[in-house]
Amino acid sequence: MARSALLNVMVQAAMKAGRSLSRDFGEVQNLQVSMKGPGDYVSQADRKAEDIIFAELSRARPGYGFLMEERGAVTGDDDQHRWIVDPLDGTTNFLHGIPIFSVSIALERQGQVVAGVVYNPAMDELYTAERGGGAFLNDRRLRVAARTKLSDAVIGCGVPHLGRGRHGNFLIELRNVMAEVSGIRRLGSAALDLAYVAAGRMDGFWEDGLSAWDIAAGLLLIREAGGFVSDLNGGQTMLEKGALVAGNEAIHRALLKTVTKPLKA
Ligand code: 2AM
Ligand code: CA
Ligand code: CA
Ligand code: CA
Repeated sequence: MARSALLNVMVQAAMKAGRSLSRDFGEVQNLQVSMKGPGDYVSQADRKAEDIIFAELSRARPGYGFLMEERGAVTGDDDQHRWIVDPLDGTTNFLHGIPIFSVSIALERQGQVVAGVVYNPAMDELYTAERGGGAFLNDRRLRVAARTKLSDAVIGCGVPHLGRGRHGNFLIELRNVMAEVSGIRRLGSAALDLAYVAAGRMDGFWEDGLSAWDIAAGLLLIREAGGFVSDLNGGQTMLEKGALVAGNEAIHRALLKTVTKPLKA
């Protein structure tokens, strides 16, 4: 498969960061870890991976701005382009030796995500998409799953920490979804959750309380795999507000309705 020069730059950065993560994953007990908030950890592995991506992308495309989980916003001379980067999505899994974590890199051009890469180094699975060019897992073209009934569907979600504001909503949403679907999964890396929906491994996904770097690349993967993504009101505020529902057209519609169903007294 021939990749564009832009995607190549992103893939090189993601895989180089992934190699660093794989090395650190092998001796995770030696990493320095600190807590940013309740249930919110950051390690040397996150920072090293971010440094690698920052250096690679700065060298390849001087002047582009950044939004990165650990550095925050870095403005560049070019106000048309911005990288949105999570160097390690799934830090909790990583620190527990669970090989479900990823690197997520997206490029925004004039406020629109035009390219995305999600890489799981432990499984050597590379997900790529470019606007209008389809989504791929390694060399294979992706398509969202075809199931149309929630009763047949496996749905992914995130579980907010009890200390995070919206866990009460989550318990209601979970109850609604549990009543209607075939199964529920919680991977612990939102970027990979979205990649799995794009790959048809999960039929749908919903989560609230996410950040732009968790989802920017994954949103494009799903759209380019023929899927639908919206916020909980059916709008397109996902990157700003961090809430989303995803699936094929039918599952997206049904899941959105189910997730937001009012609680019966
Ligand atoms: P992280 O591993 O990069 O922090 C798990 O459902 C998802 O939530 C992961 O993508 C994880 O990203 C993110 N996450 C973990 N802790 C969080 C917190 N305290 N606030 C917001 N997102 C968090
Ligand atoms: Ca984090
Ligand atoms: Ca993340
Ligand atoms: Ca992270």
